[in-house]
Amino acid sequence: MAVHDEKIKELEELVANSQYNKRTQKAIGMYKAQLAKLKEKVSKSGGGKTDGFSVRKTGDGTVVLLGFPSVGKSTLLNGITDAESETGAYAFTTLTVIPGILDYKHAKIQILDVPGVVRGAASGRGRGTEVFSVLRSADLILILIDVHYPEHFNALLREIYESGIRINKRKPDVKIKKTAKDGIKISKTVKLSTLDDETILGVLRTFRINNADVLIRTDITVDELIDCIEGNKQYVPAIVVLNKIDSLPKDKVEKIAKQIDANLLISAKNKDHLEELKELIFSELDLIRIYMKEPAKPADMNVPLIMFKDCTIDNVCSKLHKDFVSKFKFSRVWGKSAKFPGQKLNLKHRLKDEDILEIHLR
Ligand SMILES: Nc1nc2c(ncn2[C@@H]2O[C@H](COP(=O)(O)OP(=O)(O)OP(=O)(O)O)[C@@H](O)[C@H]2O)c(=O)[nH]1
Ligand SMILES: [Mg+2]
Repeated sequence: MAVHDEKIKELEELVANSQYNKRTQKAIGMYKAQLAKLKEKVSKSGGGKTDGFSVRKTGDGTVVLLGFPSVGKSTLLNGITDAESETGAYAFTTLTVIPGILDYKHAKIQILDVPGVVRGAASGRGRGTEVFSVLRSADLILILIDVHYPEHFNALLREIYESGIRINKRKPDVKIKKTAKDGIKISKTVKLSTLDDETILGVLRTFRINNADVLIRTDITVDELIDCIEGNKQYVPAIVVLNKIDSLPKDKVEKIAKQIDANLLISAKNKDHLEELKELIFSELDLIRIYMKEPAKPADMNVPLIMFKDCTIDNVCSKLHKDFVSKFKFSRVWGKSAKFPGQKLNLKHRLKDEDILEIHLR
């Protein structure tokens, strides 16, 4: 293991000290590819074995509170959900995952309070490995920063990245299909501004890919190419919330908010701006409302079923009852996703906010 650690350090220094340009891109690409491979090896042989905390996902979406110790995660959880998580003036008050439910606009949103992370958490320090395994299952990550420690922000971003999570990014459109022979064929539908074919080939070969059809439809960087080859990254939306704004003068708070590009400023202790936070969570989760209707009856317009944006009728059926998909005959839809009121549609159809859905079963 120590051998790997030394090699990792060496490669990291090489990358940090090189200027990325046309001339150096291939060399840097190879360093980065080797680095990624080594790190994968280390995590597989080491801490990667734990399953993490076992938390069952319930509700209409899961939000994980992420922050250093004592930034106010438990205080916030208690302020916006039904949970009672212990809070304390000392670090590591919370040692396991505490779930709470935020009930907002008919959505039941699961909020998870996890132990505070510390630097190096992604490689297993503190409760890091467990925390990041919970994080990978999140539908939204809420990064909580204490106004007194804005420097935590960059440290957290690094930890998140190291743990294989990509926040607020779309998965790049890259397909790598391994083939039996004929070498590597690269096709592109966009111009790549920082990658030439030689670098792509070099990186692929570092991962022992010598025969493949590669189709690139996003202007990717070398890091994104490596992500695509590894294929184990999670793309999760995130919001940045600045807490304890009651404890510093307004002008200082505003300066810090700018510095970390905070989405919202709150005081969890004084319950300031928590309603705005609920609304932000709701909108960032991209939830939609589906009204269910029984045949020959009016729809129930009071209590919607909460689903993620772009959900299919199949998703709705699966959420309602385990037999609905196998017993499905057809459905009718009224609303934005239907071409005309009461359109007959099958399981693959994608629904839109406030659609009315009538399911016919066998
Ligand atoms: N002034 C101020 N203090 C706060 C605020 N929110 C939380 N605190 C205090 O910060 C301390 C830590 O709060 P916790 O909610 O326990 O923090 P945590 O992030 O859950 O900490 P760990 O579980 O140890 O990781 C407590 O003394 C809280 O009262 C706030 O908005 N303003
Ligand atoms: Mg806590």
